Amino acid sequence: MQLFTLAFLLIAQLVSGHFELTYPNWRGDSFLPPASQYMFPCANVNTTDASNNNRTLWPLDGGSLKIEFHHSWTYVAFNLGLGSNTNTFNISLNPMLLNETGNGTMCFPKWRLPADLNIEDGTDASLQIITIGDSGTALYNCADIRFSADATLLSEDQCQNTTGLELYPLVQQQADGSMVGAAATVTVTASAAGASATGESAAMGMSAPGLSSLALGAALTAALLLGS
Ligand SMILES: *[C@@H]1O[C@H](CO)[C@@H](O)[C@H](O)[C@H]1NC(C)=O
Ligand SMILES: *[C@@H]1O[C@H](CO)[C@@H](O)[C@H](O)[C@H]1NC(C)=O
Ligand SMILES: *[C@@H]1O[C@H](CO)[C@@H](O)[C@H](O)[C@H]1NC(C)=O
Ligand SMILES: *[C@@H]1O[C@H](CO)[C@@H](O)[C@H](O)[C@H]1NC(C)=O
Ligand SMILES: *[C@@H]1O[C@H](CO)[C@@H](O)[C@H](O)[C@H]1NC(C)=O
Ligand SMILES: *[C@@H]1O[C@H](CO)[C@@H](O)[C@H](O)[C@H]1NC(C)=O
Ligand SMILES: [Cu+2]
Repeated sequence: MQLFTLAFLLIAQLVSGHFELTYPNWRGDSFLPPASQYMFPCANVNTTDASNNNRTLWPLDGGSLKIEFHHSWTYVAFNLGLGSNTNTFNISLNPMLLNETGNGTMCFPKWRLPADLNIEDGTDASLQIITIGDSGTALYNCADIRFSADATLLSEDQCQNTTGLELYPLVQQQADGSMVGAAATVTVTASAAGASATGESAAMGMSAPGLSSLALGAALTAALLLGS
């Protein structure tokens, strides 16, 4: 019986794909029921005493981020919520929605926070990573962190990308199908502009159940505003 359950869970895990947040360590395994990555805001993996006492230390201006992507491509957004047990992820860490292509590990040695955040040493927070598939279905994972002046980044050998993975910010698409602004000219770093996209990202997080077109619309509006 136990073996059967284990086999079932393994199969469910392989079939469902989705994504894993491997650094900072995710709050809990979101592949195991009653967790479900479809559930806003953190895959039905809630903060517990154990997770609260096991926060990954992150540098005050941003830290390493390592994600296992399992789909051929997906849109990605990174959000931050301040506090020890928050459901409000209203700080956007990417200036616009990103398009990740490829199946494997993507590791950012240092994902910089918006410059004006001024995080204090010892602040508790949670990171929320959202991926959105082509049909608009959203998946969630969260990690509990504590900002620390003593925190370190992942070493180079712990933080490598699988060959062939790519990440581009979405660019504004014209009605005739042409693009405004080449993707190559947009750098993927959080900046002061990232902070000004916060309102849109908050709207995106809150519209969870029907995220699809509404969220994409909001994100594209953000991209449009930032691009002009
Ligand atoms: C997590 O918290 C939500 C909101 O309080 C609750 O509805 C849900 O049942 C909790 N999930 C688990 C697995 O405890
Ligand atoms: C605490 O975090 C580490 C990695 O950061 C993880 O391997 C371990 O399973 C976690 N422990 C608990 C009780 O969650
Ligand atoms: C992703 O890679 C894994 C391991 O190599 C493979 O089992 C899986 O089928 C791949 N998924 C896609 C969508 O390519
Ligand atoms: C985010 O939400 C918290 C809690 O509701 C609030 O105190 C804070 O001002 C909000 N921050 C932003 C940038 O909207
Ligand atoms: C995102 O990337 C995928 C795979 O490369 C591509 O098919 C899709 O058109 C891209 N989306 C946008 C909006 O560029
Ligand atoms: C992995 O790829 C992302 C997106 O291109 C890039 O920002 C990051 O620096 C890469 N990581 C490493 C270790 O080169
Ligand atoms: Cu999936």
